[in-house]
Amino acid sequence: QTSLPLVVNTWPFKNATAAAWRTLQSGGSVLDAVEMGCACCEMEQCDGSVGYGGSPDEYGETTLDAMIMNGNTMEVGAVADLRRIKNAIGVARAVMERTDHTLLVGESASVFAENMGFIAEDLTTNKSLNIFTQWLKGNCQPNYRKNVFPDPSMSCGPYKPKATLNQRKRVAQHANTRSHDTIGMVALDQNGHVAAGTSTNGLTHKVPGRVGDSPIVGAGAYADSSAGAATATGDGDVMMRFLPSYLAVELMRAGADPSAACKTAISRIKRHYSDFFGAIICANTTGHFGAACNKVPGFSQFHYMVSNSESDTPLMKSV
Ligand code: SD4
Repeated sequence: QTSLPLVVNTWPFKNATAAAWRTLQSGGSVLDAVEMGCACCEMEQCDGSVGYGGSPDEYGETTLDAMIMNGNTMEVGAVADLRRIKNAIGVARAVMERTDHTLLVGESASVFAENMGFIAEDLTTNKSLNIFTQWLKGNCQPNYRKNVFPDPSMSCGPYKPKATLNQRKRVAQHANTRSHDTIGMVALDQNGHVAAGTSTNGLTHKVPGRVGDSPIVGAGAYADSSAGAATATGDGDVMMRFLPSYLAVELMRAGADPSAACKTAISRIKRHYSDFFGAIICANTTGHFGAACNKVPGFSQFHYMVSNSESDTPLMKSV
């Protein structure tokens, strides 16, 4: 558990772990490893929660959130509400390396990506269209926005807090039955250089424009080579209010071991939202890692993946 280099990522996304590990082994940087790991999930559409063709919003569109952070320089690149581009983590890295900015959003982020040479494609698939049309049939209250949207069959609402709660429960059930979700990854090399990143298509049936925790620095992920790195998954609308990844890294800086740091970050959220759905993983600069989740009905165990020099293949861990 103490050996470097190290790759840790949320959920049993084994191919992503392997892709990141291979990248490190072949001389790539920790940033390359995080990018390759997350990109692997984007192409595989891990669990339908990462990449194209998943989590259609209220209009049926898939939009992506991603970020990458360099723990040596504290540079960050992120995109939110990205449309038409499959490789969200790649665009996040382009934001970091080719602009002076940190976060680009929406249509403008997509135009930036196109200018950087990323291919524009439709992110809708038969599967996401199906999820959307089933939802329209079951939950849509088209009259509510009749005056706002000329074609009521294409709008759904109103978006009530109650609906949000139900969605949270659905996310928890979904996690229980399939144990997969947003990818968050941290990577460390032998020199103690740390990076972290995330990629997700967010929350199904979200209000268009909704951005989750994944592209928010300190919420979805955080990395500082003088302390460690962390990344979170779960109900981003709630979790981003507590910057759990930042908190975990700061606790490790103060001497907490990674498991304790993750536990405290989860407890902090729990004080206000006892039944929130979420988990966090972190690693310190010596290669110790840990994880914690909020155990609620329907989500009693969180699985994550680890690769380090102790094993040739990625190992699944549970907490
Ligand atoms: C979000 N945190 O957009 C993401 C979703 C997720 O497990 O991680 N679900 O809120």
